[in-house]
Amino acid sequence: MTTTLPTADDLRQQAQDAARRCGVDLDALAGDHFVTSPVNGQPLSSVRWSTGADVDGAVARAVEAFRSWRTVPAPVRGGLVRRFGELLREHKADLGTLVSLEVGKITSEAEGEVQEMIDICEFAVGLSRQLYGRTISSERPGHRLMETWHPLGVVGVISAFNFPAAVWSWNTAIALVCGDPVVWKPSELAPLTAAASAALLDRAIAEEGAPEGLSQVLIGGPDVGEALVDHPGVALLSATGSTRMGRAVGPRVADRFGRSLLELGGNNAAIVTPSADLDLTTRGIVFSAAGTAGQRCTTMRRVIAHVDVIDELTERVAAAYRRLPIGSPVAEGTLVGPLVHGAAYKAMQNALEAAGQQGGELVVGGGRRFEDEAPDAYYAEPAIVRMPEQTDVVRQETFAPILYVLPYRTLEEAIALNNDVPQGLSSSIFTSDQAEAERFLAADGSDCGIANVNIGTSGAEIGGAFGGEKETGGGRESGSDAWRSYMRRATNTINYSGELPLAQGVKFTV
Ligand code: UN1
Repeated sequence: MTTTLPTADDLRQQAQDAARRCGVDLDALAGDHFVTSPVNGQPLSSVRWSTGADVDGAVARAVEAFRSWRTVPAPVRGGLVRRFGELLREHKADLGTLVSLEVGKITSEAEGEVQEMIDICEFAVGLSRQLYGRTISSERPGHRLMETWHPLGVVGVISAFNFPAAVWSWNTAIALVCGDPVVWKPSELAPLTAAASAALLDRAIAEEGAPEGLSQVLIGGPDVGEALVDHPGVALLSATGSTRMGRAVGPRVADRFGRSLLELGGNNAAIVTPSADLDLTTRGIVFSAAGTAGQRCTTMRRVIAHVDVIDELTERVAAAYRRLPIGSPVAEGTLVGPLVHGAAYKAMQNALEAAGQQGGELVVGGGRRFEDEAPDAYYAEPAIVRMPEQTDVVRQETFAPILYVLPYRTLEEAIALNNDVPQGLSSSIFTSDQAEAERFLAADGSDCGIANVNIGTSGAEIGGAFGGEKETGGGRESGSDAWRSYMRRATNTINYSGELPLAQGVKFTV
């Protein structure tokens, strides 16, 4: 692993080459906003921002595309997504480079993100032949009841920096096979990744002869997001970000009777019981807690360990933390890249300070690396803090690599601690005792949308529905039957009896 960060010229060249290969016209994209790379804190490229005033036109183009796309047979719509998936495969390394350079993910995780995009395309292609409705027995003779799933309309997607392309793709691949166009407001921190992803989809749209307005990207600030939220032409608004953002978005969409799908904060815990395999547990914790520099919504932020194993477990995880290679995310061997910006680093420092005041004891980490070499890049050492109890700071989501370790004595107490936070995204239990695992998964167990056994809280596969409860927002996207949010259901009653019997035995004859 190199400790020297790549030069600004190097990164700029790499980013621009990768974007061009994906079909981005960098001259057309250029403008007066600068994209900064968290790798060295230096500018990568310039971009032009759209404003809220551009949303109307984009939604109008999307509505136009919807008019024809909704009647294209779903398996034919799947053909577009198949082609998009092929292009993603071809450009996996290019998109991965852009993700690394714009948001600081290590190469393996950046390419993993692109793999999630490929996976969801494959899932969506299969789904395009499985948008099943039910047939229901009617209470009346000579009648049939059935439900039909129809395309819903324009889907607005607002995504965050930490999965700058995959979150859009989970929404888009599903929306497209469901018959819906997408208008995307990506994170302003990752516009090249967004432009490159969209350029690949545009190419697939052109090659397949699909309507142009199906996919649109509006790179810009909060005014773009707000205009999407309020636009009556946006049938479903799918937003990923902070709970604060969701609190603003949810009621505004509801006010106009739009649908929203919210993926907000997480405060994910692992319970470690006395029967846990500590080797496997340590590896699971380190990936989920320190991976992606603690910047996944599924990042493990709390370990709730039985008093009999807490000391040994903390020691093992701390030893692994001391060995973590921190550095340039594009250098071979790095496991922890930079935080996305200075504000993230500041939030981490504030949380560590608060934890200290609330009785916490810093076990390892918390410092900053490469400060002299790159004063505008923020490489943080992932931290572990032993907490005597679940205090305020532990109950908040700090989007940085801080792992709080808390003790428990009974499984009931551990489950109560797991659930006693406002967020409800992901959770896990490490145990060799099946009864304990089942208790954790039961109705009165973990209250999260994701509950795992003997794996960490992060790194879900796309085949399952992804999302969580409480302040996480309740939305589900990606696999399983999450597609239903992207369609409208019609219930149909068909009478072939030649009579007109009324339901509930009502008589009404004149
Ligand atoms: C996110 O952090 O917004 O389960 C999504 C995971 C990834 C998705 C994370 N598949 O960690």
